[in-house]
Parts: sequence; C-alpha cells; structure tokens
Amino acid sequence: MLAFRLGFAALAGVLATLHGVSANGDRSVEVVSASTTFGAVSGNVRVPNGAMRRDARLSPYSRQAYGPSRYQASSFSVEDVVVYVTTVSGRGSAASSPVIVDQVDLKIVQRVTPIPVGTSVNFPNSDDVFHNLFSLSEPKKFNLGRYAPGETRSVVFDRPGIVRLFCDIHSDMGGAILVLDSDRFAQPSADGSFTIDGLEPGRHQIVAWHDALGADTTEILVREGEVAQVVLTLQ
Ligand SMILES: [Cu+2]
Repeated sequence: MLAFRLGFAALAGVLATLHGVSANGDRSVEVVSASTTFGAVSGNVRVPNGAMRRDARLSPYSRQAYGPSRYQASSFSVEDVVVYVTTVSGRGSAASSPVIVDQVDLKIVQRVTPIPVGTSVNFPNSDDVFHNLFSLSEPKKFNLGRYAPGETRSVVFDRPGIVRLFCDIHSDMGGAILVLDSDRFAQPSADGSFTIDGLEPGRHQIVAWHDALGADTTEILVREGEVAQVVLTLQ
C-alpha cells in the first residue's frame, strides 16, 4: 500500500508559472500551481476452476463474433482476463511504440493482448518455420501472408472489439487482441490481483472480461490519492 501512495506523489503534476519583473522595477514573483492527483483501483478477479462448460468453437469462420472461444481448456487462467475501465477514452492514447505479440514454439505467446484503439501491433516470427497470421473478426480483418523466421509484420487496430487471431499454416495456433476504447486496463497476476492507476476521482465502470467466460461489470468510486478495492467474479 505504501508503494501505491508514493506512486501518487510522483503522479501529481505541478504547474508553476513565474512572472517577470514589473514595470515599476519592483521585483514580484508569483507562483501559480495547479496539481491533479489521481486515484486507483486495486482488487482481485475470480474465475471458476472447473472444466470448460461451453462448447468449443472450432472454426475461425464462425459468424459468432462474441461467442465462446474456440480454445479447449480444462480450467480457466485468470491471467487471460482483461480488466478495464470504460469511463475513460482510449482514443489518442495508443502507445507510441508498437505492442509486440510474438510467435514462439508454434504458439502465439499471449492468449489475449489488450491494447487501446489505434495501437500498432508487431507480430514477429520467432520460430524456425513460416507462419501466416490472419483474422476474420469484424473490427479488423487481415491476412499477413506467409512470412519467414525472423521477419515481423504489423497491423494497426483502429476499431474497438475482439479480434481473434489464427495461423493459416498451424490450425492449433490461436490468440486474440482485445481492442479497447480505454487506456486504463490491466491483466491480473496468477493470484488474480491487479491494479489500475491514473484514474480521475469520481465514479467509474470497471469490467473484467474473459474470452470464454464473458464479462462482469461493476461501479467503483475513486477518491483522490486513494486506492479503491473491488472483487470481480466470472462464472
Ligand atoms: Cu503458424
């Protein structure tokens, strides 16, 4: 908790304006300061431990854009959850440097990658065989074509939504990009804990989302310099 509070001190921006010497020669210095102190939310996400209860969706050509994931899972990993705050905009906040989603050992390394809308994603091929990533998802249809080991290809994701990734060569490869109209998001640690900082004081909507489990939305009250606590449950 102490670490968070120190973080807020660093976040508080101070604007200081120095006025010059007045016309009559009297030296007057006026310091105008305005500071913005943000709040944060911290909490825990819970997912069921049992076997996957929904049918796997086995084809990338399914029209079920928001249906369950195609991936078989014996249990759900809380690290595949994305927690995001909907009451802030993601526009104009896309990372200046691209996000990297790597392909290693015939897998897309991250099962799900959250990004703000407008972000460019680099897809390196770190294997010693060709890959061919593509998506038929409505927010971004693309086909990178076959590309060689060591090569990288990029896509800009300019509309919010879930973009499912497949490889035209390896049918077992899969992943997803969650394009958010929000720049305040996190993925929980293995114990389900997460923190999102940089929130304006006030009421916010917070969502925990999982590709197969759906979403849990709740309202939080963020106070200046404080960390709101929340538990989000997916079942
Ligand atoms: Cu592949």
